[in-house]
Amino acid sequence: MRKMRTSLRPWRAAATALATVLLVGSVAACGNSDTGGDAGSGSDKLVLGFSQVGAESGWRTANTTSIKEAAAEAGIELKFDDAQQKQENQIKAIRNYIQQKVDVIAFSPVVESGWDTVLKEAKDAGIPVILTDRAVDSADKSLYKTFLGSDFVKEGRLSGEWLVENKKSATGPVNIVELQGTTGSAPANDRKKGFAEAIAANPNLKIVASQSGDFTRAGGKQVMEQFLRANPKIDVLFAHNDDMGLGALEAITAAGKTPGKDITIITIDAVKDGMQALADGKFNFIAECSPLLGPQLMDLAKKVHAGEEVPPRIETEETTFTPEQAKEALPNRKY
Ligand code: GYE
Repeated sequence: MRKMRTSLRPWRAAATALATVLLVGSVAACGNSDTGGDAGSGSDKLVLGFSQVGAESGWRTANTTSIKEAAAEAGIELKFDDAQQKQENQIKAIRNYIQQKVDVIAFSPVVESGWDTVLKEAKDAGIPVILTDRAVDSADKSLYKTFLGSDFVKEGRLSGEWLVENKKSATGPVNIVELQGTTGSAPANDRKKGFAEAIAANPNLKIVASQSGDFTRAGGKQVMEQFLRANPKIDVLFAHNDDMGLGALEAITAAGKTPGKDITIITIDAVKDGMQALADGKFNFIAECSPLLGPQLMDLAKKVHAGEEVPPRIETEETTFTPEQAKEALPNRKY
């Protein structure tokens, strides 16, 4: 800090002193995020600790962007951690947020099970938790305030229903291979369930192989190569997300087959690259899953911080796409 000269005229000394007080005051306000009060000075900025699954897919990247942009827009201080698809990293990040006494914790749980202990720690510390995108299977619903995200069972069901309709004139057996998402994750469990239920009444529609590709392109490609080697007749691919479907395209083409024609391809998400493949006729159907959860999440964070009641479950609105609909929607697609 600048030294004050004794020769300053009284008014200048007073002005310098005032400026110093204002400066020190505002620095203190910025540096301390959980003091509360002091509206308008910046000291009451809500601090949100967010633990993201990883960066495994186009969906995830769009979700991360949405959350970061919405936090900035809402004037929320976001602490962000990428868990690289590992539950232990998410637990570590949540414990850090508890230690730092953030105002609200939000996370997208990579798998459904194993959260009770850390959620209890947050509850005991008086920090409200919001689940976003994926659910947990905790029996004690008081461990979190709300769950914001899609209905994954419905996405699987819509995919299966479209297939039943599309193959209704098929005479022989229709062999389906399934690329599952991350093992133990809510979207993998639920999409599998919804799809199986939708095709159950049609014994000619048969899932001949089903394995995890971990929601990644590389995983989708590798597992599809195995499927193609082991199954001489594959009629349908159901991939739990676009990225695995996109990876599988390479394996299918390399095997000398035409995607979208020799093999009917159904995926979930509707990110840009997936929609492009659909518009190009390489995919045949996509059930949408919106990653744009940021604005709703920030709204909920403010509400739970203020002690307001929020609904225990908030579902994202979604649709489905055929190739024609994809062509129409693509120019205005945000992700
Ligand atoms: O479908 C997939 C991502 O949890 C809904 O995770 C999300 C899923 C999404 O990796 O692409």
